[in-house]
Amino acid sequence: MSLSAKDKKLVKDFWAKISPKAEEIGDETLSRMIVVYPQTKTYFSHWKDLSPGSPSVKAHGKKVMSGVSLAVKNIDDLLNGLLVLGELHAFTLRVDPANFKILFHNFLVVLANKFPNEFDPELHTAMDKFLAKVALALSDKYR
Ligand code: HNI
Repeated sequence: MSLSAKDKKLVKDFWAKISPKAEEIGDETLSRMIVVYPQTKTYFSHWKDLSPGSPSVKAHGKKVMSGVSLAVKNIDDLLNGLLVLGELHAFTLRVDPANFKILFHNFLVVLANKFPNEFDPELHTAMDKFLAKVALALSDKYR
């Protein structure tokens, strides 16, 4: 599975278009994830309020979206581009990589809901491939 030049262009153009709404998208993605997959809440037990749309959820959604933005910028070399973030999640935060897929699934659902006209099967495929590669790059440091 590799990202073609066309996939990369689809991802970059779509992100350029939607990134002004990154905070909203991040909030909805994180909010949905903790409701539908409540096991993910174990990583955030230090937050004051874990309910959907809470300030902590919003702030974290913003951080995760900044990570997505970094990934789009490094789409040609995700392994190096996401090295520091991968080390943080592997060694410091110890997030089980299975959760990356869960987060991205929720991200795709939010995108499909918010941008139904743009999110056709071709863009869906390109985003899915891109996010699978991001998850792989983030998991690279685990062993
Ligand atoms: Ni993640 C912190 C990006 C998935 C749990 N995470 C961050 C930060 C970024 C980030 C950026 C802030 C780093 C810093 O402060 O230097 N996280 C991403 C990206 C993904 C992701 C791009 C995409 C897959 N993180 C996940 C998942 C979980 C997760 C799936 C757990 C379910 N991340 C965390 C935790 C922190 C974190 C926990 C620390 C936040 C805090 O408030 O303690």
